[in-house]
Amino acid sequence: MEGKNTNLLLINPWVYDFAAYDLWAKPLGLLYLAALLKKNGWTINYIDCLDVCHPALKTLSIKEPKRRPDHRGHFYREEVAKPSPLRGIPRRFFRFGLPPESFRKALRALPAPQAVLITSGMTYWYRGVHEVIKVVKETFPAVPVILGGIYATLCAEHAEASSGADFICRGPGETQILELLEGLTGVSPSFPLDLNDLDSLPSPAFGLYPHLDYCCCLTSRGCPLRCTYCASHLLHHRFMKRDPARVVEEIGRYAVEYGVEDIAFYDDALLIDHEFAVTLLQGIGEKDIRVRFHAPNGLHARGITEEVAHLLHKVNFATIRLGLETASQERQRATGGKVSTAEFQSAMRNLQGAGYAPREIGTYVLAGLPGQAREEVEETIRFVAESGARPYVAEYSPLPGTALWEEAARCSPFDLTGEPLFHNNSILPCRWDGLDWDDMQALKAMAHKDI
Ligand code: B12
Repeated sequence: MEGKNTNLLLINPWVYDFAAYDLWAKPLGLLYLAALLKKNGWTINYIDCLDVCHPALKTLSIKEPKRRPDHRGHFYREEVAKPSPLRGIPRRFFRFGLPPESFRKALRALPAPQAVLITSGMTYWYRGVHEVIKVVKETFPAVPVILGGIYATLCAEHAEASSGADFICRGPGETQILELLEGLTGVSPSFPLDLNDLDSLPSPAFGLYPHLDYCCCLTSRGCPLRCTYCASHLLHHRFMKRDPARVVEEIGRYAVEYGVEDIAFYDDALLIDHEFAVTLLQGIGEKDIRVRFHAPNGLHARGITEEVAHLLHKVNFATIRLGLETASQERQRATGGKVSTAEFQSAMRNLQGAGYAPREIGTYVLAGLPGQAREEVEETIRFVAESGARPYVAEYSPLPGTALWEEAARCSPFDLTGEPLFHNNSILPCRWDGLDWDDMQALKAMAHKDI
């Protein structure tokens, strides 16, 4: 690439929402692409609008967002007007992340790139994506903007019609981005890519952060399960695992290179493969990696055998969240049979036997599925608390393309198909007489009281 402009700009956009919390949330997909592009000779410039340690924030006289010792916490935020479709929701609305002027300033300080790559998270976070694209287009009008990520994949038509991006990429971005950049700039990829071997991908480019509080890690992509409410298989078509030894090596490197004390796993079904889980956890134990591990996205409860529970405790898994979702056996079956009540109880016994205090074990309870009644959620909360875990009520977010989508769209009082803002779990998209907004507040209070 000698003599060429090798600059690319990668951006993690703002989030516009009623609430957002940094539960060890980094744009891992974009960081994977950044590392791959760097290996291919590109110079990566990076702005993470959600970075609470962004240098631009230090120059402003703003109150620092509250963070916990384990490095999760609040984002910087500013209240903004609610978008008109959400006007009826009785909650305040915010833009999370860098103040717009700081973002503009950071953009202007960068060299003109060959392309701007923007990621997208939740489908209902598209407003931040669109706003960022608008500002980028004002600053670099002639530069192509490429959009990928979860919103771009699940709501591709919406993104094509309204985002302002020049290119929309659906699904895994590795091959697509190299081909697109080759088409745009004539630069052929030089680093071999083997998508059948996840370990051939360079580790995510966490080094792009001037200050890093924590790292995130994936031991696999996709999921072998087909839960009717989940979009994992639409985002990553195959379930692929890494070599556990390479994961251990990566985690060890994060602890030394970046000095992080916290590492979160992003897998869809961490622990689903018993042999893999044991090898991974034993490897971490043998290497004596001293960090706190977190599973904010949930652990596969069926995988928590006595041996796995002891290993989790030994290597310092500090945040344990199990995905039970419902105690109704009928709904467990109807939604894909991820875990049964008996398997959950066995996981609880094993975790407690390994030394976890009852309240150290969080359990997700899914609420607001189409036709799900308040009583079912109440019973699940009660069951979780009686089993000795903390219930965390997670409201259902309907996702286009999933098995439950049609039913969700039919029963929701909101236009889910026409407006992705209505996928927001905070508005309780599939509310009905049997579980309405007030019921939801009562359920949350009940779960909170049980804590
Ligand atoms: C980790 C995770 C979280 C983390 C946070 C992640 C983050 N950075 O914000 C936590 C645990 C906090 C979380 C929370 C929630 N999550 Co979540 N989460 C995930 C998960 C498991 C993995 C995402 C990920 O990082 N994948 C790994 C990377 C490598 O993949 P990727 O991001 O897709 O990137 C690839 C491509 O998309 C593409 N790409 C990405 N960017 C770009 C850019 C360009 C330019 C290009 C070309 C390509 C490209 O290339 C990348 C590499 O191949 C996904 C499920 C999934 N399998 O994706 C759900 C998922 C995104 N979450 C989901 C949900 C429902 C939630 C919650 C609402 C759950 C709840 N009810 O409470 C909350 C909402 C939080 C909030 N409001 O603040 C839904 C989506 C909902 C929606 N409407 O969009 C998903 C899809 C799971 C599902 N149910 O199907 N989540």
